[in-house]
Amino acid sequence: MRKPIIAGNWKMYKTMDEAVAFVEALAGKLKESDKTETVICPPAPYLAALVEKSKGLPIRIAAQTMHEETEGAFTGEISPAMLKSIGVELVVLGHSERRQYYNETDDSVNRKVKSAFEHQLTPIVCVGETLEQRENNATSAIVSEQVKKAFAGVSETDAASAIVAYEPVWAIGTGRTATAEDANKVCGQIREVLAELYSDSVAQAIRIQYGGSVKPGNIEELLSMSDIDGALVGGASLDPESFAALAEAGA
Ligand code: G2H
Repeated sequence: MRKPIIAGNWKMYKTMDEAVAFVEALAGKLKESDKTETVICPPAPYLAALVEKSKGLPIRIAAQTMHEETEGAFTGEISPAMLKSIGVELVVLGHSERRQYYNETDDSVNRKVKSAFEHQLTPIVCVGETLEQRENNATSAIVSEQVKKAFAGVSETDAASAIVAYEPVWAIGTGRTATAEDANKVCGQIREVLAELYSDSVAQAIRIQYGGSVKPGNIEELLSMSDIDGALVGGASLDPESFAALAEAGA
């Protein structure tokens, strides 16, 4: 059985005070449960403080991106070693906003995925098609290609601990959600690709989240699907009440 994982991707929102207040409010609402995993992905300046703040709580902290190198002359960048040194456990890689605005490609995502594993960080690998690609019936081909490239050179043992987030680009922050059936179909295809790359047992171990306008009103249906193991949530993760409802839906 795969444990559902609900991750809140705050993107570029909240001040430090708001971030701390969020964790305090969320802690009061979350029931201790070993049936689900709750992750917050705050902006980089708050990572260290929130790692400290969430100690002893059923909340894990993820970065929203990282550089692939351990260190170097890369002004403004954050390395996997830095994330590891402050207790961050996971990192979102290849989010469509990173691909769209910061020139991340399947190749750079692959380098980052390998680097994350080298630094014992769990990657949340984002894949998903654009509206144009969907309308051209290219969803399956695009998503398969993204998965194959992201995992190129990744060992079976590492891959088994990875998390994949299927986020159709047209559903991100638009209020449009893929139907649960459509999302499940693509998540199932992703699992088939992982089975081809590795084995059935590795594919069955990897958790696949759905992302794109997930909210308390649609989470239950999404989580009831056979191949959807959680959600990567943007807008609805900014309010502790709504994020707690999402986290509880998985428990
Ligand atoms: C997709 C998602 C979080 P939202 O980007 O990764 O955002 O839930 O606002 O569509």
